[in-house]
Amino acid sequence: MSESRSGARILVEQLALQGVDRLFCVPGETFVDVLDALLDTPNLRLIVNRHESGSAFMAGAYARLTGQPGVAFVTRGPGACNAAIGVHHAHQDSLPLILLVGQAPTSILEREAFQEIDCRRLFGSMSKWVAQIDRADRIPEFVARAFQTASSGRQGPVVLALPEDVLQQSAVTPDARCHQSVQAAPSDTQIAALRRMLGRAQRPIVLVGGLGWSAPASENLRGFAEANRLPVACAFRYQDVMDNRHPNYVGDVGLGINPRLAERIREADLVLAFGARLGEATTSGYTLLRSPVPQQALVHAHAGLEELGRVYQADLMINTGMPQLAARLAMMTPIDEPMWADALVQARAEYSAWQQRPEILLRHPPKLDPWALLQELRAALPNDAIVCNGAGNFAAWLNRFFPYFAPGTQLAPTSGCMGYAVPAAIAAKISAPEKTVVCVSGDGDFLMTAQELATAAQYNAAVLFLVFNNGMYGTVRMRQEQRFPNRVIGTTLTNPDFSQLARAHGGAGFRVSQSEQFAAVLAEALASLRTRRLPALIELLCDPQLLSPTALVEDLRTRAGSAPPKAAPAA
Ligand SMILES: Cc1ncc(C[n+]2csc(CCOP(=O)(O)OP(=O)(O)O)c2C)c(N)n1
Ligand SMILES: [Mg+2]
Repeated sequence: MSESRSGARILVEQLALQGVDRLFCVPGETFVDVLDALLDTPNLRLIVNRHESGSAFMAGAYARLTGQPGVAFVTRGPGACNAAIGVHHAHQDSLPLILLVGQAPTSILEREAFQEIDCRRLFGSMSKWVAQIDRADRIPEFVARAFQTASSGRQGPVVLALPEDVLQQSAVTPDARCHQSVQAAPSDTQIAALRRMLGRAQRPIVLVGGLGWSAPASENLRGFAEANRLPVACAFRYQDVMDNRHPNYVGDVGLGINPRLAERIREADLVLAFGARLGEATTSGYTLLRSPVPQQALVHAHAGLEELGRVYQADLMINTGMPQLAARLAMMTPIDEPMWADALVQARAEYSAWQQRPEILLRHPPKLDPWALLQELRAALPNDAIVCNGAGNFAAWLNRFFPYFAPGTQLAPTSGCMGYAVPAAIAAKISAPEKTVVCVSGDGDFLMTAQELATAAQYNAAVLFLVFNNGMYGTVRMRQEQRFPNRVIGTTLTNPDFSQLARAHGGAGFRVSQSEQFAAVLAEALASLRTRRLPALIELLCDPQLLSPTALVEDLRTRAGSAPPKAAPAA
């Protein structure tokens, strides 16, 4: 407490004692004092990005993978605005992201000084808390609260603005101590009520999702599902919570859901929703369950108090973290000889059927078959490989046909933001260098954050990039053809040679146009990651007719004149 320190040094020391080991940033003049303080803090590694969306996405991906808050540091107006997509994403994905923003000096604030931005107004609707620190001696208090808020209950982003003069001020102030992520736990009464409801049910289904599914929590969930012979479905983009090879796994509940699974959920008499937010994508646009009172009996367990009863008035609401819940479920006395055991076998068979080569590929065999390619990819990757994707129709193939085997192997944005996968994959590789990391993007998706290839090269993040190039914003084209057949505008793309782009960054670049080429190229690309420690990229020349696993351009055009099909929610 005795020593006088600059605000910048106080800040850096608080970050270190909150457990931060990495900081993702694009530097700004406003916080050169912080950069300087980092020189003397070797345990806090700085990763420098090429765009602030990269910093925010990377910090969010780091948080999703490690369970620890991720920290990004950006400069005022322009930097904060560039980072905003990552804050919105962290909000929708419930990620503990701490965004630090260098701010104009307090002496000139509120005059619209150079690059001044009011962070409270900019980030107010998409973060758990936004504050500005106006005194160096209060930095420990604010930083501790930021970590506490971001990591407890339903996790989410916190933004702290740091005026330049506050970072330069000296103060004598005691350190805070490390935050504690606080999560509620279910009571005995709630577990007993859940068991009673399950005992009365005839057609129950478990729906899992959200954060907090550590390996032990997933293991406990598996035990509960096995003991009670329960079908388990995973919410939109949380497919890795349960090993997809497990006989109790019955599919994912998101965009492009298996219609048989959708029917099964609609007709269930009990939905056990554990950790899933029950948002638009997970409820097929709020149709699988009726709002506000679902037709099924519903148990909704969620870490965030405010999520319970937000859309659905569950019969039983449990405010709990997932490890706390799963530990209790694993110990619960199982239901004897449940009457739904046969339904589980049937649900699993429906999932297996949904995994087969889709009918559209038999009717319209493309030169490069996305289904076959994903089978090859799965076979070539280790079980614990991390696979990332952004937004676009290419992700419909991945999400449907690529099975995840272990928790922490899927990084995919529930916010449906394009540009997520490139930085997320790089952050994953930096955080877990021993793992194979694959980034799956569309041509539109990839170019939104392709500048981070330079970051990958700079930090030897040997990620494998797969770019599904169909020369268009395919998701939007599909909607366009549905609503206005044969009237194409705004969705065609002229692309660079993606393989050259990888080579320009020192990496290896390949291009594949036929299914038969893929396996050999994939093997070569994976080998190059190991030997060169630089990114490798495979550009996949895709058939533009094939809009999705269920839609061909020509089919949509033939339907012209008939009523447009019901639109799917946007990716
Ligand atoms: C940041 C952002 N901007 C716009 C959108 C709207 N959007 C959703 S998917 C998509 C097209 C994606 O194109 P591409 O990556 O090439 O994938 P494709 O659909 O062609 O497979 C667009 C523009 C979005 N989801 N996110
Ligand atoms: Mg595309």
